[in-house]
Amino acid sequence: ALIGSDRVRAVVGLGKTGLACVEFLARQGLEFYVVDSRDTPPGLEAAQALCPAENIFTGSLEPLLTLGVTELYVSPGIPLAHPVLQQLAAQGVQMRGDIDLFKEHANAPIVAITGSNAKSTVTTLVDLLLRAVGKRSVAGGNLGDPALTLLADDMDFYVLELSSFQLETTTDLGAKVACVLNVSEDHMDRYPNLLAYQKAKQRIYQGCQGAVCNKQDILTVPLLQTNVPVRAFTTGQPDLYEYGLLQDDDLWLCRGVERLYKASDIRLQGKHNLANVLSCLAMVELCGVDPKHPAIAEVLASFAGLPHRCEHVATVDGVTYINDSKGTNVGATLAALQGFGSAARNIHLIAGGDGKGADFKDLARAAKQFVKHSYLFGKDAAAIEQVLEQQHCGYSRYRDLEEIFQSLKATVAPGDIVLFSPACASLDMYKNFEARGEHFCRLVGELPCSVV
Ligand code: UMA
Ligand code: ADP
Repeated sequence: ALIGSDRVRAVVGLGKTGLACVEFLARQGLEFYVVDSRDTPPGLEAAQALCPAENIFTGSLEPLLTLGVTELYVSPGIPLAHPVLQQLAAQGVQMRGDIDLFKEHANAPIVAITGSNAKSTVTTLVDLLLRAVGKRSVAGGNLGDPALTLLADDMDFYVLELSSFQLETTTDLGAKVACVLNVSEDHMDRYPNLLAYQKAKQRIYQGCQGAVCNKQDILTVPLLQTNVPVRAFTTGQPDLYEYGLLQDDDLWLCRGVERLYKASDIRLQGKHNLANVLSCLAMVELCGVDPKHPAIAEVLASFAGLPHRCEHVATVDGVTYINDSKGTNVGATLAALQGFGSAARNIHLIAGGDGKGADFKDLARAAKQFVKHSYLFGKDAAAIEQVLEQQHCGYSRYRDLEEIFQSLKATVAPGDIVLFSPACASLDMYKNFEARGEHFCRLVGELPCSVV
């Protein structure tokens, strides 16, 4: 049907992203093919209402090879290393994505945020801060709604959380402000090494008008050719123009030597979250907002963070239960252990799931320092066991969370912390990290409490 036109487009994948692309292209009155390797992808029915049946192919990506396509919108869940995509790329077919399409049609500046951890927290907070000072802002991307569904006529800012997968298919994003928060190992089942993963993340800086990076993480420092303003943040003492922490009688969040906010006036807890707040202040400054605007203090005093991120669930019989189900890589679990850990070594760590090819050595080192006992479950429990063994840390393996809670009854004591921070993705046993976190919270809710 599309043969003969200059640009033959195909949407590859029919999940949330693919469907958003289909809706967008259909609204533009454009013709396109749709291909998904799954037999019945989630967006199939909705796509059928918007696109002729003969243009939709499911069950394999192979049809792409014979359709004469020139331009693909590839969903983030499909690796560009897929043999069909490799073959097409070699023929000069453009590999684009939903964000590439978004940037072409965005009628307001983009604040673009990536990183191995803290993306959702920071994206949400930047959006809240911009709204608090009276800007019309909306947040989405890898978090929540696909970017293309955010497009509206009357926006001041689009705040986008971008994954490395989305960035691989995005060229010259041209963000008003771009930020790589941190880079630590994740998705090693999709990248040959950490450098390849960092390279994908660095694409966020292409064509940006301002950059924010993490002074304590060299991999985040923009490898920019042009001379755009860069603001760095650090949990150390800041230099001029940097955002950082200063300790006198209080702990202060500062810009250079200028004291902005007391850490004790910020609701988010933990040093990693102070880093997150500092990055947000740097980003709003580059959006033209005074980081000392009075409305900002109010948001910082009230924003308690998102569920499933180091979330305090309950304290039962003196034992504190923390749900960090979004701790889906080693870096996130390290932040949680450093945040809650003390010389008392009173943490019971529940971890495991799909490790995505990660190396768990750093996790074992932190466990040695802070963890009393580790409770492992899921697909890659054995890989975690192996490194804990090497560090002579105590651990046991379980079938599921229920079995872990049975065992905890006999091992926890008042003053202890039960930290559910799996360091792994949830997809081996759950629909997503939310379902996993809810399961943990439910089991905490069912704990018998000896104090009535
Ligand atoms: N799939 C196939 N065949 C296909 C297409 C997809 O088997 O032809 C599989 C993928 O391998 C994957 C699943 O289907 O297992 C979903 O892939 P998708 O590309 O259709 O995903 P979407 O529903 O479009 O959701 C994506 C993001 N998912 C991924 O990057 C895997 C969502 O992030 C994001 O919210 C959504 O777009 C809207 O922008 C989720 C995520 O896990 C939360 N992201 C990763 C992370 O945060 O670590 C990167
Ligand atoms: P992302 O969207 O990048 O996954 P989230 O804000 O959802 O980020 O947080 C994911 C995990 O990372 C949570 O376990 C959270 O506690 C942890 N985390 C938050 N901020 C940081 C940080 N600055 N460094 C390391 N881990 C962090």
